Amino acid sequence: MRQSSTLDRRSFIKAASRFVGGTAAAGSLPSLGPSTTTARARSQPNAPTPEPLIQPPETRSANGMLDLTMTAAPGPVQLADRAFTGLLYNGAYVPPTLRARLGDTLRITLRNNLTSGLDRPGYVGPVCTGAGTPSNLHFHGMSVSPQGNSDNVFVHVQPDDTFQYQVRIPASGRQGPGMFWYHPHAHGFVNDQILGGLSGALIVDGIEQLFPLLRGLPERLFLIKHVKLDDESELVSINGQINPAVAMRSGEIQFWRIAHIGASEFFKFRVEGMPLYVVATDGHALSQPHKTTEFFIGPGERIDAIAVGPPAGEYPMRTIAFQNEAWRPPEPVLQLAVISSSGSSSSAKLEDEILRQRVTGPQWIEEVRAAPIARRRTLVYSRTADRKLFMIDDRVVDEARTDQTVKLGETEEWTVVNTDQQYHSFHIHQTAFLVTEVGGVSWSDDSLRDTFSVPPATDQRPGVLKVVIPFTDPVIVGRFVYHCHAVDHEDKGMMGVIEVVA
Ligand SMILES: [Cu+2]
Repeated sequence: MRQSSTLDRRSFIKAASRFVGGTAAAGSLPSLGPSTTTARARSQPNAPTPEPLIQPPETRSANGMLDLTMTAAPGPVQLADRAFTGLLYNGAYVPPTLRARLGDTLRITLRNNLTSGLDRPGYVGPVCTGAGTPSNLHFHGMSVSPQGNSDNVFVHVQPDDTFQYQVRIPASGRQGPGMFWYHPHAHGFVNDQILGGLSGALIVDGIEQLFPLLRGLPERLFLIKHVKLDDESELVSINGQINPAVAMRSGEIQFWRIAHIGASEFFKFRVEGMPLYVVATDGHALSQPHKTTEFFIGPGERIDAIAVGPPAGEYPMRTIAFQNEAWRPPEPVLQLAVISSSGSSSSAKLEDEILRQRVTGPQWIEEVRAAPIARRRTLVYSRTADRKLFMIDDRVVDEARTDQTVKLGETEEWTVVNTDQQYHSFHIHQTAFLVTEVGGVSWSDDSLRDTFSVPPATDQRPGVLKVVIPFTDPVIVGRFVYHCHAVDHEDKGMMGVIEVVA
C-alpha cells in the first residue's frame, strides 16, 4: 500500500517538476501544500520478488601488492525498476572490494574521467553535479600515512588526470585486520560523488585470528548506499540491490559485515526476530561478541557481526523511524532486505557458544583507556540558518590552514558540542578513538571507532560527544582532517585540519 501511495506521489512530483520547468532538486520546488511537508519522499521502487543477495566482486593483493586502476566516470545504474546515470568506479555502482593483508601495499591508479556534463537537458539521475570535478581517494579508517601519495586527501586529481596512490599498510602496529572502505575526499565534491556511487569496501583480512570461530564461516557483505534521484525519490540499496533476499539455513552461522558506504543519511535498523552478535565496530574488535537487536549506523560506520540462521521463516531487515532533523518528520520505515531461513536445526545452543568467545591477543583499546590525557580540546559544530555553511568553531574549513597541532605520542580528550538540532558525526582520519560520553551520559564502549554520531541539540542544551583519541602511531605523522561524515555538511565546511608532529 505504501508503495502505491509513494508512486502516486512520485508521479505528482514529476508533474510538478515539469510544471516548474526544471529539475526537482530538494528545496527548489514551490510550495505544493501540506502533503509535501508532512511526507518524506524516500521510497523503495517495486521489487516484487526479492533477488538473492549478490556479493560484490573482489580484488585481492598478491605477493604483498594490490595493483588496480580505478577509473571514476559517469555510467548507467539500474536499481530495481529505476534507471539513472551514476558516478562509478570502473563502471560499477558497487565497485570491487579491495582485500589486502597487514604488510601489503595498495598501489591504485586513479583516473578521473568525471568530465562530461551531467546537467544536460533531459538528464534523469541523482541530484548531483559530480561531473567536471576534481576527485581523489581516501582509505577510510586506516592507520596509514597521510603524506605524499599515501592516504593524502589534500591531493586533488583534476578531470582527465591520473594519480597513482601507494598506501603501505604497516605489518604491525595499530592497524589491524577489519572492515574499512574507500571513497573520494576532494573537499566540496564529496557528497555528490559518493551519492553518485563512488564508494567501495576495503577489507584487511585476518579477523579470524582475533576470533577463531570466524574461520571458514560464509562471509556476507552488506554495503549500504543511498541515492536521491532528481524526481525527489530516494533509494536505499544493499550491494546495489533493493530489498535482496539473504538465504540461511536454520542453525547456520554466517559472518556479516555491514558498512554504511553512503553519503549523508543516518539509519537505525533491526532484523525482526533475529539478534546479531557484534564482534567489531569500524574494523576494531570487541573483547567478546555482544548480542544486539537494534543498530544505529551513520555514514561511514561499520559493524561486523555473527548471524545465526533462525527457525525457518522470513525475517525482514527494516529501518526504524527516528527523529533526525528536529524540523522534519521522521523518515518512513523501509525494508532493506529479507532473511529467508530454511531447515529445522536448532540454534539455541549456538548462542552460548558464540557469547563464550573471547578476543585473542592484546587490544589497542586497553592502551587507550590507560593513557594519561595530555590535552583537552572542544569542537563546536554549528550552521547558518540558511544551511549553506556548516562550521566547526565558527569557521568553515580551509585546507591551507592547520586548526589543531598535536604531538605524536600523546592521547587527548576531544569534546564535540553540537549546537544544531540534527545528527552530525565525528570522524578523524588515520586513527581510531574511544567514545566515553554521549549526550551527557557516560558511554562504555568495548571497541574503538573511527566515526560516531553526535546527538542533536534540544531546545534546552547542545548534543555532546566525548572521545579519547590516541595520537600514538608514528605512521600517522603529517597533516590530515577531522569532520562530520554526513558529507554534505563536510562539503559545506564542517571539517578541520590537524597536524601530528613528531
Ligand atoms: Cu553533519
